[in-house]
Amino acid sequence: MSERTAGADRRVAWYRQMVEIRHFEDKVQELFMAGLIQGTTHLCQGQEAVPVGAISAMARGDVQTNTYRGHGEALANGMSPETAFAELMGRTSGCSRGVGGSMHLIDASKGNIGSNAIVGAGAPIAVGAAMGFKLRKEPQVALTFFGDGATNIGTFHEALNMASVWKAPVIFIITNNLYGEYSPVRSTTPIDDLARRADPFAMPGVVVDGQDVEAVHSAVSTAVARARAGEGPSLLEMKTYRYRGHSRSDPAKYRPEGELERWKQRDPIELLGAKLAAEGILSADHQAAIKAEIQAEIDRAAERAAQAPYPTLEETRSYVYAD
Ligand SMILES: Cc1ncc(C[n+]2csc(CCOP(=O)(O)OP(=O)(O)O)c2C)c(N)n1
Ligand SMILES: [Mg+2]
Repeated sequence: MSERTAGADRRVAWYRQMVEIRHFEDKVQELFMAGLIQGTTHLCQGQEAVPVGAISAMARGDVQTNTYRGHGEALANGMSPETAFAELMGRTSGCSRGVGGSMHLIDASKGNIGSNAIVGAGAPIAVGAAMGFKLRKEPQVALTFFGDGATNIGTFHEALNMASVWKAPVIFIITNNLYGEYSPVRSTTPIDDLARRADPFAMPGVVVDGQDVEAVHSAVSTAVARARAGEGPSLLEMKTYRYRGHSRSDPAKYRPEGELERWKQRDPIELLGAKLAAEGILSADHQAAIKAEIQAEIDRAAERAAQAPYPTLEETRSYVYAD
């Protein structure tokens, strides 16, 4: 099990991982605008502390489900940027041989048992995985990531209810980025703290600073320990913000002026960076060097991914029609 307070090496690794996700997402936007990525994209710049802090609380054999905005979860779970880029570009070297695309990054061998384009679909899947562990008397737990909007979907309530009654070892993680597709959460939801939705299901509901990777890690570690000890599920609400629009080229004009800038003042990467610099662990120069190094890796990964072939028509058909 992951320790609650992390050492310097671990915090530097979190810093690197958040930078990797940020640069990956920026590159995805560039590739999408250049026509190299087809379909759609849902990016997570600004939210990086949530997947990085949470997934680092998982142990080998634990699993997680996530959403169409799941590139951060996939990378934090150990998928290489090249494999992820290849999937987004529809190439055979992608994690799903290029037929899944941006909304379907998966690597079951590492515990990422899938992202879902259907809002709220991942939560009951995680409850099922958790019940599998429990019935087989295995010590593993399941995490499930979804948005604020998903807490208004029936499956969310059904999943929490069933998980609580059966004491399933599952951790429900709301990435509350303040918006559904284009609607502010307060226009669709009558409460501010979505963690309160744990109350009717008799499980802990915890509000967490989703900009602070250490706070995320600590809250998820506590919930994981509780689940592993047989005490059942928890609901954690990560308060965070997505810097870009909902998807593709959405300019997010529906947001009030100054909101984005306010959230950027508590950027998760810069927040951890400032702490690491103040503690003498990672200087500002070192941080700049890490960013440059990771940018170069991301550029190389995208170039390599673009060289892989597309699947043949025959192969794509084989996933659609039975013999
Ligand atoms: C069942 C279902 N209803 C509607 C949609 C269309 N849709 C896609 S994303 C989205 C917004 C969900 O918002 P939230 O859960 O807050 O996640 P975020 O996009 O902010 O990460 C909607 C309504 C969908 N994909 N699935
Ligand atoms: Mg949202």
